[in-house]
Amino acid sequence: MPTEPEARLTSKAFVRPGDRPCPDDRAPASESQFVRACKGQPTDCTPVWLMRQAGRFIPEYRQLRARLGFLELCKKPDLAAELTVMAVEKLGVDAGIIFADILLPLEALGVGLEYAGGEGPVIGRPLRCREDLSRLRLFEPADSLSFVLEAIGLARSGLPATTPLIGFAGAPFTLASYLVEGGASRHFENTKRLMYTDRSCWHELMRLLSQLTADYLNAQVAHGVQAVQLFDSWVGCLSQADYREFVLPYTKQTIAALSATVPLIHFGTGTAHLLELMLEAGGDVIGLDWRVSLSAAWARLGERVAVQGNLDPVVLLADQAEIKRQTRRILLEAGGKPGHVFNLGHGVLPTTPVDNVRFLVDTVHELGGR
Ligand code: 1CP
Repeated sequence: MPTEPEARLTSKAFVRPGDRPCPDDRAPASESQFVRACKGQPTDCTPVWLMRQAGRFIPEYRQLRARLGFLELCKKPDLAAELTVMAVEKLGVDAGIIFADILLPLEALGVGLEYAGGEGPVIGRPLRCREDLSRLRLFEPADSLSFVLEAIGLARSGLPATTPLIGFAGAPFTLASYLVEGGASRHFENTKRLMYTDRSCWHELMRLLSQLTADYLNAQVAHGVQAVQLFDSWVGCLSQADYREFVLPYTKQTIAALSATVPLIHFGTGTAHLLELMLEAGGDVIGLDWRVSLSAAWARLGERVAVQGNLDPVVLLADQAEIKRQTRRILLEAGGKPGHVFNLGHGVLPTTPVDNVRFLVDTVHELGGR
């Protein structure tokens, strides 16, 4: 039977002469400019990477997706690794992020996960009550998510020894929100209803997710990542009081259970009111969205913690003069202090021109040199 030609990317084709991350970054990945900045140590240049840099705005990714489902792609470690490496080479960023998704652990819990034609993720059997909780299939990340760990190993060997690789997971609240809502949500009404009306079920669910997330991140560290990011993308929907009662203990447990050998970036959006509480939960770096002033947020957090951010992703749809103006403003807000990782305030939008991303990275390297 004729076999289809294997889906492949030719990442090497994207390397342009002279492309280099943070100028003169020749240290091993574990001591790279990016890792140093995460630890609040001085760097020669401001390191930059972008959330969702390996995904939807890259034409080669979309070509692959025309042939393979998203989950299928995640489960082919050679392709996931190649997408990771390609993004680094194509964009000139200072770190790679493993191609995966925060919702993969939910599939392993046995609740049914699908990515329905461009409409985002759908959970087949959302968790709404205690009986649903008892039906979750507990698992070992090293078994059920071995394809992500294998992709990490392959990406690690595909990247230059000087380029750090970032692993990631969804934070317990954001994972719970998809699990309970069954997909994306605007008001998180099912999640909050469960939280307010069946506290013991909520706390048990969060304990379970917190343990799972810590195990998963530790497995990623063991397989070779130099930093991890915890995405609490939707936690900004909570009040301070609810964050403290229903989320903080669990995010704190997750972070405390992590191997202390690599830095952790703790990210959320719409979290201007939660920054101090997120810091209390933990993290070497706090990820800021674009709604806050980087200098004001950093002053509130204190200079012992590093910050990441925070260009509005929509600026990348503007012209290069505007991209440069806003990049300069953010670098000025950071004031050249040790401990700033440049990034967007949230993921790259699918309609972003690749040339503008490349221009942003070059601009950060040009203006962010010490
Ligand atoms: O894009 C990359 O750089 C690859 C790695 C990556 C990451 C870091 C993907 C691939 N997803 C994520 C994280 C992720 N996934 C987050 C946290 C970041 C954020 O806040 O955006 C979240 C909330 C998800 C959940 C998710 N997965 C969504 C958002 C849905 C919503 O609630 O609005 C979507 C659309 C996905 C699918 C997905 N994940 C990744 C890709 C490339 C895609 C698109 C799949 C496709 O091609 O259709």
